[in-house]
Amino acid sequence: MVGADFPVWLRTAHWINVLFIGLLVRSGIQILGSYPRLYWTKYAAPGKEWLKFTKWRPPSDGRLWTTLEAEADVSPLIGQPGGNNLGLGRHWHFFSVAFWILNGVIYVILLFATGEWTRLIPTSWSIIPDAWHTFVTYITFHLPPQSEFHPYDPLQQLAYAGVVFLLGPFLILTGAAQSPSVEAQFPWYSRIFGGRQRARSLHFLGLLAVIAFTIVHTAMVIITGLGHNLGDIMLGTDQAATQGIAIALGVGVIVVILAIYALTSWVSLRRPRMAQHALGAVIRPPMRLLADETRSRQEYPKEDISPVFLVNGAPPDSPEFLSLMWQEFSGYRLEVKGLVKRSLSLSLHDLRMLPKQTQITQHNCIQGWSSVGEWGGTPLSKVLDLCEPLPEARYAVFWSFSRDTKGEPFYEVIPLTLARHPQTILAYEMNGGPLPMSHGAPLRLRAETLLGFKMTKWIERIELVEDYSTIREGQGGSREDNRYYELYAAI
Ligand SMILES: Nc1nc2c(c(=O)[nH]1)N[C@H]1C(S)=C(S)[C@@H](COP(=O)(O)O)O[C@H]1N2
Ligand SMILES: [Mo]
Repeated sequence: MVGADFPVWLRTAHWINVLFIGLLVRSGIQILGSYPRLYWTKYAAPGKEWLKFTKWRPPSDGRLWTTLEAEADVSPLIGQPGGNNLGLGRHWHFFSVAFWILNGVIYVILLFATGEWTRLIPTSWSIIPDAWHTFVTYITFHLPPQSEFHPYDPLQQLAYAGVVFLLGPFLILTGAAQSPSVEAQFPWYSRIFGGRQRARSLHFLGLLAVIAFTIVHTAMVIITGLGHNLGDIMLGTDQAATQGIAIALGVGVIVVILAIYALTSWVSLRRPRMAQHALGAVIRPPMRLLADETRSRQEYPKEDISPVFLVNGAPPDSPEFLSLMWQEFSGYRLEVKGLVKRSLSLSLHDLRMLPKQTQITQHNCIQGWSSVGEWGGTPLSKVLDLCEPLPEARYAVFWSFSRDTKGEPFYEVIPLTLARHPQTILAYEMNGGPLPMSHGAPLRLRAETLLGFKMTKWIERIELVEDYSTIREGQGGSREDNRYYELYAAI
């Protein structure tokens, strides 16, 4: 059985948990800001959201708009790191989740190894009427006697057990259900939650539960005796003589945690590239594993095709591209060069002569929206077979006719292993018709296990390289360079 004293590992795990939950909440709000709309529908379509946190509306004059315009700025007071910063928000979220889970696993192991679990897990059904009784006591503005708090009062015990064993796992499971790579490998898994948009809404409800728990928990700690309670969680024992020290220590730890949020946000905003690399060192290896090891295929039924497929990326407007477009791309040539045995220059007709593949898949934008569409085109592996990459070729660079947010040609890099994935295609058709201009005509990449930003639209040429670090800012694509996204875009 447990004594009244809290062991040191339990107290440490509690405060580490506070630190990372705070980082997860802050970075989660940051990520939500990138597409601040939530859906119970299967796909994300304007006007179908059940909740939104923005006044921005799509233009009503029919002008083409892109989802990048629909992002909202987040105050650094509630977002990590603040501003318009999806890339670093995600870095902070995934970095924190790694340490939060590690801390949680150690905590649960020790809980069972030491017998402390009896403090948390109810062993008799009488907990329910007992908890109800406590609830009635509180709701009528009374406090239960102090003696009821050892180890915990029933309501408190139920709430803690619920947070540790239900809410925590729920957040992990609904988070994982939003990964395009998980979805591609285990389509049944995402379906449990009703698809990515519902998983995202459920994940948000989990966030609300975390916030509500934190508020009530903190209020109860204060109401039921700040000195007693901080004595337990700071010093391990609750003695009248040391309550002052316990309160000072407790306030001190909270101030340090808040200072960590402020400082890490400030550094991230001042030195974004450094933050991208430092956090990336932790999150990149697992992301890479998830991205690389995906062989399975997605196949959605025709009825799942979204009536509205959202658009991202502004179309090209160079005279060169426009003149190709006026001639219905009859003069278009896809150039394939770099580390290849044979450089290629393929017309759309040449591409159509190669084997054609169609697939109905879900497109997952990093901002949070998703749409299902049918794509038809040439498997990239067929094009690779034609040009025969040299042994040192490791990456394919897709250059677009369009400009990125800095006004330079949009480009994205994918590893050759993914270029050979059975569902990686150069699409020239969408939903049974020719690829529309807004979705990347004449040719766009589909790499179905990755996030949307990797799929270059309006492809001008493909270059095979050994290393991408000498291309522009060297991060592996326009979005990695300018917006601090991760190259291995599996989550
Ligand atoms: N050339 C180019 N390709 C691009 C982009 C872009 O800005 N420029 N945006 C990417 C992003 S972020 C997404 S989500 C998808 C969107 O594809 P869609 O417009 O067909 O939905 O295109 C990707 N390809
Ligand atoms: Mo995107």
